[in-house]
Amino acid sequence: MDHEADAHRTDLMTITRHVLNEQTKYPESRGDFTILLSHIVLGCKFVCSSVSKAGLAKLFGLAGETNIQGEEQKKLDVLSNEVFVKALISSGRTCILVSEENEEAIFVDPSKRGRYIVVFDPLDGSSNIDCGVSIGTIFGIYLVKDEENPTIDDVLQAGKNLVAAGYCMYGSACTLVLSTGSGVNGFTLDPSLGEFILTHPNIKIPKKGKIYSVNEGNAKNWDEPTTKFVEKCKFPTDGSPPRSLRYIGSMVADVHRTLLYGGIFLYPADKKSPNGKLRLLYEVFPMSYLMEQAGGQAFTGKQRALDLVPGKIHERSPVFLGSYDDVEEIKTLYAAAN
Ligand code: AFP
Repeated sequence: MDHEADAHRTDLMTITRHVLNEQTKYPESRGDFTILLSHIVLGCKFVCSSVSKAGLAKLFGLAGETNIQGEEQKKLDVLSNEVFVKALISSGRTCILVSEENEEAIFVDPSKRGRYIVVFDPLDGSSNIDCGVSIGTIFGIYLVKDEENPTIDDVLQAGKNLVAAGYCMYGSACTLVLSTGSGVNGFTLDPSLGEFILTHPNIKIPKKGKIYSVNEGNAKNWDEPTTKFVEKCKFPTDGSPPRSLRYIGSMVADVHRTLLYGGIFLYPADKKSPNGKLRLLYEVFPMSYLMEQAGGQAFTGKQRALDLVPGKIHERSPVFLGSYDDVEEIKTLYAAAN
C-alpha cells in the first residue's frame, strides 16, 4: 500500500458509497440494505468508541448477569447488545433479530418491520476485553420469506442463504469486513472523519497458508483427524517447513489474520464438546460465508459449513476454515477416517 499516496487521496470510497455502487447492479433494489447497513455501522462505531474508552469509563468488569450460555456477561457485552438491538430495530428494515446475548429471537413490532433478519454476536471474544486484546462484532443477514408473517423458520436457514455477512474488529484499528455476495471488502474507520473507508478491496485469501490456529489446550480430547492434522503442521513429513501457530482466542481477530495472511482456523468437536464451541448462526455461518467469498473454504468435519441447517438459534458446530488447500487437507483426513 502506498501510504504517501493515501495521505493525499481525495476520492474517498466510504462503506455507504461502496454499497450504493453495488446496489446499482440491482435495478429492483429499494435502498433498504444501505439503510440497514448504516445502522450496523453506527453500532460498530459506538462499540469501537466504547472499547477504546472502556478503561476510562470504568466499563471493565462484570455486569452481574450471566447469559444463556452460562458465561460471565461483561458491561461492554450488555451495552453493545443494547446498542445493536436498538439501532437494528430503529432502521425499520428488520423483522427478526438473533443475538448471542438474548435467549429468544426478537420479533420486531409490525410498525417498525422490514424484510431483513440479522443474526449477530455484538461483542465476540469478551474474555479478552480486560487485557485490551482485539475483540469484534460478527453479523449475518438473511431475507424473510413473508414480511407480513415472519416465523422462527425464517431464521433457521442454511448459511448458504445469507445475503450478506461481516465483522468489525476493534483492534489497533477498527476494521469492518463485509461481503454482500460478490467478494469481500475491508474498510477501516478513519476516526477523524468518523467514516469507514475502503482500504482492503476485493480480499482474496492465499490458496495455501503457513499458519494454523487452534486452542491446543483441548488436544487430549480431539478426534483422530484433528490430531493428525495438527501433528502434520508441527512435524511435516513432506519436506515442507513446520507451520507457525497463532491463537488469539477472539474469533474475529483469528479469522481476520487468516483471511489476510492465509492458513487455517480450527475449532473442532472434542470428547467434552461434541459440537465444538462456536455458534452456527452468528459465528460459524458469517465467517464461513466470508471465507468462501474470499476463495477459501469452511468445513464442519462432515460437510460444507454453509450447507448446515440449524435446528435451534443458539446451536453450535465444529468448524475448520481458511485457505482452500489447508481445508482440503483436513477434509481428506476426515474422509479417510470415515
Ligand atoms: P468469549 O466471548 O467467551 O471470549 O469466547 C470467544 C469465542 O466465542 C471465540 O471468539 C473464540 O474463537 C473462541 O470462543 C475461543 O474459545 P477458547 O477460549 O475455548 O479457545
